[in-house]
Amino acid sequence: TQVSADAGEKLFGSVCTTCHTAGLMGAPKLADKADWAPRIAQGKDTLYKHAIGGYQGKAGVMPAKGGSQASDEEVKAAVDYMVSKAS
Ligand code: HEB
Repeated sequence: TQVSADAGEKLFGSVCTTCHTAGLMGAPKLADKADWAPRIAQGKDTLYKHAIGGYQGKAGVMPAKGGSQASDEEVKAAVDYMVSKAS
């Protein structure tokens, strides 16, 4: 199922912003191209997988879905939103 681009911005604003606006604990900052370029270079499938399932990276821990109960599609839309801001 598809969700709207708005759903991505909305989830970002309610959940992801906690870490990704200020760049807390090593989180790549929204709209910071230098932070995002090497991550975007991994490909979107990796970004989706990491955002949905969580992972331990070199900078810190990305919690699965940011600790939220969002659907996979909503999390993907939020990743798309973050990537669009850094492109
Ligand atoms: Fe995060 C990372 C998304 C929330 C913390 N993230 C990340 C990434 C992405 C994301 C896409 C990249 C990946 C790669 O590179 O592979 N997030 C996201 C989203 C959200 C979030 C969409 C909402 C849902 N985070 C979050 C939170 C936090 C975080 C809430 C805190 C708590 N992250 C993070 C970190 C990182 C990330 C720390 C980095 C890690 C490493 O080391 O790399």
